[in-house]
Amino acid sequence: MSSSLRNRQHSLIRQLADCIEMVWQENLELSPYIVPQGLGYIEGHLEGEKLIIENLCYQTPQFRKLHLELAQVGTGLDILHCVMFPNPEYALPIFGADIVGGRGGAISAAIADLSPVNAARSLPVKYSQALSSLPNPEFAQPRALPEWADIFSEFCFFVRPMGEQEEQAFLNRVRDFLTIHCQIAKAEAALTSDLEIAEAIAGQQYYCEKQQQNDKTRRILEKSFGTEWTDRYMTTMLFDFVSC
Ligand code: BLA
Repeated sequence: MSSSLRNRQHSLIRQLADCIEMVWQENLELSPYIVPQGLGYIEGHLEGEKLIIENLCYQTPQFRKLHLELAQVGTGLDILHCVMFPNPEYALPIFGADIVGGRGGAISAAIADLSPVNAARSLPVKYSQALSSLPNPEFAQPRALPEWADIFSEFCFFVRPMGEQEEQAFLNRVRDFLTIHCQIAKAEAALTSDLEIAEAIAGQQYYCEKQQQNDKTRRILEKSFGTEWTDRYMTTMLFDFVSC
């Protein structure tokens, strides 16, 4: 599906959105996912700045929710947010990515990870082997993670990409992460242990509770939609979890 918003966004965001959808379509059996009432396409402007959000969601046997969100704040800020929530019956990590940047200008934050949500909070060996063998380019301006971010793996990369070459290096590495993830997921057998499934559910809950502490995301949403709406959006659309 081609989205109208992405064609007006920063070229790295447009390219990554196209890449994510292509890897999903090529590797997974996608079914529609019903987005909560009124949260597919959203426009808000409480304090004058207009915020537009487009959500695209799918589900598959291995993933309870594949979520790609594109957002545009006022005339200057573009955002891509993507999370692949596994069905907790599969022992899979959570893929997440966030890109924040000025249109036509610089990207200030580009982050991607495959985050472990098992009881040991470590990636399955298949993942660490595959990810270790990827090329790992240096970025001139790596960024430090905030305090809440203890959910990410040792493979997490968080940078301010400097120029076209680093943007392409970021895109290529995310494409590799996604491809490895989809290929492993597709071949994964479902868990049979209730304990392991309960641990996977608890791991997803912990991941979501940490992500909900990102004040930078919360502040942007609150400025256009207020606190009550933002709370609902962050807990039902961005980082929802099922409890045991
Ligand atoms: C940072 N996220 C940010 C920033 C903004 C947003 C404005 C600050 C950019 C900067 O410091 O340069 C905003 N992100 C949004 C908004 C949405 C969004 C409004 O997704 C949605 C509508 N965030 C995620 C995911 C990850 C993530 C999936 O949604 C990681 C996998 C990480 N974003 C993340 C981190 C920061 C960030 C770690 C830096 C936070 C900090 O430095 O305090």
